[in-house]
Amino acid sequence: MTTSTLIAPPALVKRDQQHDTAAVQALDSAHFIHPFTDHGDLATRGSRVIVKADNIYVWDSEGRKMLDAMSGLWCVNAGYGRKELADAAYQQMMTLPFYNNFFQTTNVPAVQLAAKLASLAPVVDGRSFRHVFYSSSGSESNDTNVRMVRRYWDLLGQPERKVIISRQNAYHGSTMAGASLGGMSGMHAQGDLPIPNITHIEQPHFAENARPGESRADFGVRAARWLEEKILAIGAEKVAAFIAEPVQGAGGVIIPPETYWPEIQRIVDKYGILLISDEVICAFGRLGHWFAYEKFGYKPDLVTFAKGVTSGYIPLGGVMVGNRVAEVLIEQGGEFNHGYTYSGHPVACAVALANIELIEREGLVRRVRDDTGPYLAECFESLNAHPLVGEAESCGFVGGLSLVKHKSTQAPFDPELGVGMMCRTHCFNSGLIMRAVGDRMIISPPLVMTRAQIDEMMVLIRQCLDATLADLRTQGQLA
Ligand code: PXG
Repeated sequence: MTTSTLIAPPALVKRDQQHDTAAVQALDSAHFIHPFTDHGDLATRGSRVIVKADNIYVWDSEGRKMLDAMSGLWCVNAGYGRKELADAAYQQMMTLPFYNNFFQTTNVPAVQLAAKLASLAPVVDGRSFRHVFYSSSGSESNDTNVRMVRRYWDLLGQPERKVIISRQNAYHGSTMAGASLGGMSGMHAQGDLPIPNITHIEQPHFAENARPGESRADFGVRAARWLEEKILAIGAEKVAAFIAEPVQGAGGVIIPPETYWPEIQRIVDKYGILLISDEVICAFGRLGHWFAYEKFGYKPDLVTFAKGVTSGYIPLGGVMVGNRVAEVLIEQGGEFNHGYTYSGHPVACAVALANIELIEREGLVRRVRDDTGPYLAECFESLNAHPLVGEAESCGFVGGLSLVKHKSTQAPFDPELGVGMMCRTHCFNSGLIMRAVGDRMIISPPLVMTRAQIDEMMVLIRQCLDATLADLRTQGQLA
């Protein structure tokens, strides 16, 4: 028989709320395997310990305040410190912290949220969303999509329609299906991915994939036709669905030309394949609409959501199921052998309802669409004059800028130099959280960010670009 000793965790927060950073870092390194992290690196440098947050700012354990231009990880749409969300969680936990939704049971917040989401999803050409399937994350939701799409075609007597087409450099999560749908080669290289019947086409990345002299509009149509070529190469009768993010987020904020989505719609309609819009980042006001397909005017059959639905305060994800799929699943389907313990978790749904109410009350979606989004676009546009910036663009409240060696030719830096990481380090040191995807710097700020706070962020961005430029000149990388 083994005996266990109760070991009290060491006190990491002292009475005066001061943190023992070194102690946290040591324990962190000893016990916590972080997502997407090189632990050798983490042990050497020590992790940054984030201890509190308010509005658009976070503080680390050394008391340093940082403007969080990434909304945590693309999710804190309503900003930090929203008492309404904490109250909703508390109330729901005291009333009904959990009950499952299997076996003919349901709970009130899950029902209310499903109806609310159905009312927020715009109807395009008579196609509406009246149903929701819940999960706890974007990855799980995309696993649900794979199951649901295959079930749909089985029920229609076309079980050979199994292939799901996605895009290179897409991000759809980190589960087996999520990572397979994603187009990240580094992820595929670990774990024998993708799983069968998932294939990829090239992304609509104008700066990387356009031909010399090609217009954005022409490139958008050509990029969409890669889908048609792929469908024809596989055989349309074997293709189940196409999945894509409205704007690629983790891939580096890749904004497609305006001609891209209408051509994609024409192609999926022509071959009768399902369209999945992965809006884990882009929904809930991020692009100035509740759902981003409205912005680009396409008509998805399934919409993946997560992150912003609760502003990240508590995990929740799901799939909006359009009528085309819902009718077959519900009317012909019998039992769908799929679900998660936390599908429709009452606390997560209660927080989502409070979050949506808050976003509505403060008019944040409209504000991003008509006021702060266009203002951010103007500010980002002005960065194009900076000697280090190849291309700066934004869409709603996501933005990206490429750091290039030669402005005129858009020639990139040697990736070994890690220019993006150099810039990111300057950002952290200056109190700005901005992501680097290779040499592309990206932002996705909380939707509560005001014009004055956009100005504050732009001052910091310019300061960091200048500091990176100075470093590169000192190193002799630039004249
Ligand atoms: N789809 C999209 C479009 C996403 O952005 C997921 C699915 C997966 O969601 P979960 O909740 O399972 O993580 C995401 C998540 C990054 C980064 O590096 C982005 C995400 C997750 C982790 C890192 O920008 N997006």
